[in-house]
Amino acid sequence: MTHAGPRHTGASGNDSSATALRARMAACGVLSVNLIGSPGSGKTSLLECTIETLPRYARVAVLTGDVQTEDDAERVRRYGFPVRQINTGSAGCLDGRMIEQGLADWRLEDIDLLLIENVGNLIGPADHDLGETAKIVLSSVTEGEDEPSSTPRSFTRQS
Ligand SMILES: Nc1nc2c(ncn2[C@@H]2O[C@H](COP(=O)(O)OP(=O)(O)OP(=O)(O)O)[C@@H](O)[C@H]2O)c(=O)[nH]1
Ligand SMILES: [Mg+2]
Repeated sequence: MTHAGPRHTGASGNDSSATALRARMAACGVLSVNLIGSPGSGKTSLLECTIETLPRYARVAVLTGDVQTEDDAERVRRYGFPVRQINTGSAGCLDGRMIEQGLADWRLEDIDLLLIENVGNLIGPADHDLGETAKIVLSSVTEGEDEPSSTPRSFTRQS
């Protein structure tokens, strides 16, 4: 897990959204975690394993990103916590504005832990700040041992 700090991304407009989000979440005491990894690396599985251990009164919310389906949200929703799917369409990953929209009618004051599953991809998510507190990178052995060297920004760059 890498800890977040301010950063620059070349994505115009994303930085200001992420900076504002980070400030809002810090003010409300929200710990936010951005899960990134290739398709099938186990992001939704990790979400499920994590939240199934939590008591129902835990103040947890989940945003799941996908290009077009609701599948991940449906898997996570059965644990009883608030879940919202964000479909990115032609965009290959989530950005700060999408997170702002996803959170729009949720009260941050009521959330202690925000879990975000990014779209399955190791390129875009490295360069898009979501205002997260920390990022977790998942890598499956089937991706090959050279995955960290072929997508270094996801493995070496701090949030
Ligand atoms: N053997 C094994 N299978 C796993 C593990 N983690 C996930 N899987 C399986 O791999 C498949 C894909 O896992 P997901 O959790 O859906 O992967 P994901 O990263 O969310 O995939 P996308 O949302 O499509 O990017 C599922 O069939 C899981 O059951 C693991 O640690 N070991
Ligand atoms: Mg998934």
